[in-house]
Amino acid sequence: MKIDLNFIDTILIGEYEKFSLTKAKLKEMLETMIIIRAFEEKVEALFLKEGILMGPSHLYIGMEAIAAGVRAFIRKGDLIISHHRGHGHAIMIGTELERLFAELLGFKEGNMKGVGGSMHLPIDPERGGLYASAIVGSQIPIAVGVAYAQKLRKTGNITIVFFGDGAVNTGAFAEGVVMSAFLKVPLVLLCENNVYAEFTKTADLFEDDSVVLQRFIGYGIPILVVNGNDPLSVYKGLKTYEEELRSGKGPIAIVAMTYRLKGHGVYDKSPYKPLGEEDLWRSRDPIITFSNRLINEGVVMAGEYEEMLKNTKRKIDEAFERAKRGSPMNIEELYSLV
Ligand SMILES: Cc1ncc(C[n+]2csc(CCOP(=O)(O)OP(=O)(O)O)c2C)c(N)n1
Ligand SMILES: [Mg+2]
Repeated sequence: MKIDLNFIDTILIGEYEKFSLTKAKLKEMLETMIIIRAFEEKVEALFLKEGILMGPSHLYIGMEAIAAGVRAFIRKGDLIISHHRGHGHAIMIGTELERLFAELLGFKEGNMKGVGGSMHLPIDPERGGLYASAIVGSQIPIAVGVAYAQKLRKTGNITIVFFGDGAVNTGAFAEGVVMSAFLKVPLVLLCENNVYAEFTKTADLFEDDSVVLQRFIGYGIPILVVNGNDPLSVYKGLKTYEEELRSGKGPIAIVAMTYRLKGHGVYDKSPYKPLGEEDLWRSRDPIITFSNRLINEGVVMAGEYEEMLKNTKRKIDEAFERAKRGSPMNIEELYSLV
């Protein structure tokens, strides 16, 4: 494939048809983002205020547009491989909210029978969620193998592997990308560049803002920089190379520029963030920006949007109440997993 470095802007209203975007699809994008946000806010409250959940949990708040753009693009048979910040990916592929809450509670009704927890929420093979790894970067070479199988089977399906800006500095990333290019696998290397890797600003390590991008150069694959706070930009990036991807011409990289509106994990109040930085990114909140746009374009009515928010909150609360009735595996059941 021709090597390309492109910046992908949004899709304009007059181009919706060209990109097979219907009103229903646009609404679904907004809905996906709203559900993810409401789920994450509930999770945060359960950890911090109610003390019901324990352990680590890395929230997707501020990054919802990436999942929404991917959801609009993927079709049955496509696979996703996720990482430690994967709650949004789990919701995006459609795993029932109740099962996700059960998993967070450590209950056997969870998608991983309660033994996976927060960092394994996006695993639901029937819906295309094949795997998630908390070992930063390790999921990339695994995804290359999965995509290689898709290629050998001539399925026309693709794999999307999610990873953060921190992951581009691992050896596994470099090995994974070079193999993906060499084997020409149908893989989207989707870097969610949310500015931070734990408590470190990735760009600061190199005194150069473009460092994440530079990591992708030299492998001979197309690189698209998309607005990770706009689902249409993410979707457009994916659509740009769909034909090449599905026909086995090789992988592409997408660098989605976004921001983690919360700390690294629920416990982290991010005192290291410069004053005003979060406020700046709040003014680019993907849900507010996209809902305003759809209201202005007449795709969604203002009242309808308010209803969506209210109904989603209710749906989330109900799912949690149902999940609470579950129970953890007993010892015998646990042995059955070994
Ligand atoms: C190989 C490895 N090194 C270190 C860690 C500890 N760790 C967990 S998340 C994280 C930061 C990852 O940052 P990034 O890839 O940008 O993802 P983000 O958390 O921002 O979504 C680190 C260093 C780990 N899990 N695995
Ligand atoms: Mg990051």
